[in-house]
Amino acid sequence: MRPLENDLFLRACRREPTERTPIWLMRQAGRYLPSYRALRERYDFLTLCRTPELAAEITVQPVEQLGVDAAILFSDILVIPEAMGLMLRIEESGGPHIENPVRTAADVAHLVIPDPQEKLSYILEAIRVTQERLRRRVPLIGFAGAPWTLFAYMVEGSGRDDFRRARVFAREVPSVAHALLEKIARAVARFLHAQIEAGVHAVQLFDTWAGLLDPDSFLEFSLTYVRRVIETVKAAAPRRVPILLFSRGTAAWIEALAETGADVLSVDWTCDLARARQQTGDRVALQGNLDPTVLLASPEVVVREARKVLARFGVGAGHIFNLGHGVLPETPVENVRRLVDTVKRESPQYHVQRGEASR
Ligand code: 1CP
Repeated sequence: MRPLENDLFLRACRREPTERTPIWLMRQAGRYLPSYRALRERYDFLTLCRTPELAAEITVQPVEQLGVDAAILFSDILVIPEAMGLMLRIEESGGPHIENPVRTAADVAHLVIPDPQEKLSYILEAIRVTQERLRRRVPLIGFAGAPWTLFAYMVEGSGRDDFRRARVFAREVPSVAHALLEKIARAVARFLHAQIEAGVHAVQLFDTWAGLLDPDSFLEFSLTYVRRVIETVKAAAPRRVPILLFSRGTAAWIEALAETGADVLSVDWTCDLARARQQTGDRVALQGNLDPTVLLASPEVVVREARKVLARFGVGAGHIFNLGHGVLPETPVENVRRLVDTVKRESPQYHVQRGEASR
């Protein structure tokens, strides 16, 4: 097969030298883009996810309009709970809602571990259509929610800032919680495996709500299952692709996260990149970590803060520029463009250029 035209992202994941720092943004395919909003006027969110041609079109939009170095498949982490047997609605206000959340051991027993070829085939088809549209310009990233984050939505029944019901559930009935996490972990591993088979170049696990947990609970309910998913995917994968882990609000645990088997740790803006680099040594690449609210400020602030992130990681391979969380819906597209251009223009100074090493 013809090589990728731009493989900066994949090389950075492997901590290989690159001419500049690659950049893509979490939630780059979404509501801040007028071209996405135009499609959303005609179709509801789940229809967009379930129609491979539409999902592919949205996935490619930021590549063509912003020039990012990787595409992330347009979908949602909640497709797994749905395929396991829960009834999902995305409300017009943008929040997810589950009609029949998990509340008892019997509810857990009723959940299935879906065969992705059957229940999630629309996503595997979206991957194939997207690859055709990308025409090997940039790599395609697949993803899934991490077990703890999916657990939080499945028990809570909605997106809620502190997920208090899910946290009480984990403490009150730990054996039921573990049975549920176990099932979710198996479903997630199978799904990532299927995405790799369908042709994604890398996969990212989103543990958005890991930071809600106290230290013991974090190890017990989040990290254990992240490690298990990564081990299972690595052991069975048809190809070795980079595995990225976004564990939000857990900078204190960076050394433990580096031992999960993830190739890349995606860190939020509370994490000091220079320190994280020292703490993780050469075990993982780092992705991040601009505060998404910077993109709501003036273009001058965007440039200044982007420079700070580049300088904070410093000279060397193994940095992928990203935000510390997703692009906010009210973000001006112009600022995102300014960010991408700034990273492309200013990051070469942090890399050894071809021919320079021998001089
Ligand atoms: O009305 C709409 O258009 C729906 C809004 C929307 C969008 C655009 C939702 C509902 N999901 C998405 C896309 C999405 N979600 C992507 C697409 C690819 C890309 O990154 O560009 C991805 C990777 C996700 C992942 C996701 N969904 C996460 C993990 C990442 C993160 O941002 O923390 C989480 C927590 C969700 C749950 C979810 N789905 C939708 C919303 C609004 C939310 C989060 C907010 C909540 O809990 O209320």
